[in-house]
Amino acid sequence: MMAIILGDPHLGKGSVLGRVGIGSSFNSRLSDQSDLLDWTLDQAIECQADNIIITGDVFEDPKPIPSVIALFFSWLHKCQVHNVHVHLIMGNHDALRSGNFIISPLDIISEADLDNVSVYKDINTIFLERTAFTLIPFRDRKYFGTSSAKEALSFIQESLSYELASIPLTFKKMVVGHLAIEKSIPVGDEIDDLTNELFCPIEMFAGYDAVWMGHVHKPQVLNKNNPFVAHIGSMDISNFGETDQTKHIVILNCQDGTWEEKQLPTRPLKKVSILVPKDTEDTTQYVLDELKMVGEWKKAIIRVEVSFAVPELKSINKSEIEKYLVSEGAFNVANITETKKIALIKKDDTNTIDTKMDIASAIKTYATTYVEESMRDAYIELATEIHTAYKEKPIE
Ligand SMILES: [Mn+2]
Repeated sequence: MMAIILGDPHLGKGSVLGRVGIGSSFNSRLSDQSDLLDWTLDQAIECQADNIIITGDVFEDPKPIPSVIALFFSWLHKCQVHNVHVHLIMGNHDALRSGNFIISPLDIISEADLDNVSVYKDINTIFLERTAFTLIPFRDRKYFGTSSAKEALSFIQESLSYELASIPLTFKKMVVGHLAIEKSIPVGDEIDDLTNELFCPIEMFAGYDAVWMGHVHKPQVLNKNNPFVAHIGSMDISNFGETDQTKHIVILNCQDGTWEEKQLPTRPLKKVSILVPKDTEDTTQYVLDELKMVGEWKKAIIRVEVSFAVPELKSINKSEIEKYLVSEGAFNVANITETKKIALIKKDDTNTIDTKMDIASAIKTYATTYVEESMRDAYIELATEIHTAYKEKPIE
C-alpha cells in the first residue's frame, strides 16, 4: 500500500497573476491549482496509492467562494471513483476562530460525510498497513490559552507522547501536520500571527521516524534523520518570491516506511529585472535584447521590472515587450514596470541583507548603510538586545 503526501493547496491564491476566466471558466491560477490536484490523483492511480494526505490550507480564503468549494468537491469525487481516500488536516487558512471554537470551511466537507474523505481538526493517528501517521492540525498559543508559547508546545508534546504510545513498536511512525518548525524560513505570508505562532523544536518529534509539515511554503529539510524533519512546501508556486523553488509530493510505501519525492509540474513564474544603461538610444530594443538572452518563456507567468540608470532615458513601449513575450509562448505577462530613479541607489552586493547572513552582521550592515553615524552605536546595541531577548523567548 502506498500513500501520497501533498503540501498546502491554497485553492484560489494568487488570482491577480492569472488570466481572467472567460465565460464559465475559472481564473487561470485556479485552473492551474486544479490541474495540480488532478496530477496528484494521477500519481496515486499510477503508483496504486489509496491514500492522499493533505497538510492543510486547502482553501486560500477561510471563507472560500462557492465555485472554489465546488471545484474541490468535484476533485474529492474523482478520488472516490478511483477508491482513493483523502485525509484533510486543518490549516490556519481553514480556521476561523469564534471564541474557543474553531469553524472551518472543512466543516462543510465533514458534514457531506463522503465515505472516502476524513477531516482532522484534532490530533489523531491513522494506521495504513505497517505505518502510523500522527496528523496534527494547526495550533497556536491562543488555541491553548496559555501565557507562553513554551507552555502551549508542551501540550502538543504531551499529545504526541500519548499518540506514540498507541503505535505498535514494529510500525513506522510518521507525523504530517500544519505547524512551523523551529529555524524554518518562511517566504511570505504563510505566518499570519507571528506573536502567537508556535515553532516546534526538532526534539519534540523524538520517537518518530519522519515528519512532514505544511504551513511554511518553501520546501526545506530541517533534520536529515532520527527523525527526518521537513517542510514539504506548498503545492504551487504562488508568487514571485517563490520562483526558485521546486515543489514536490512525497510517495510513501506503507509496508516499509520508505519514500520518494516527485516534482509537481507547476507553472513557471518568472521575474526579470533589467537596468537600462545611460546613453541607450532605443530603450525598448535594449529590453527586448536582454529578454532574448534570458530565453525560455514558454507557459510562464512573467513580471518584467525595468529601471533606468538615468531619468533622461525614453520610456519603454510596454505593449511591444508584452507582444514579444506572448509570441515566445508566455502564458501571461503579469506586469511590466518602469522606474526612473532620480538618484539611483547603487546596488552593492556586499551590503545586501538576506536570510543567509548571521544576525549580528545583518544589524551592523543595516546600521552602517541606513542609520546616521551619531546614532549608530546606540542603534546596534538596542537591536542586538532585542534580538537576544527574542532568541531566548521566541514567542510570548
Ligand atoms: Mn499554507
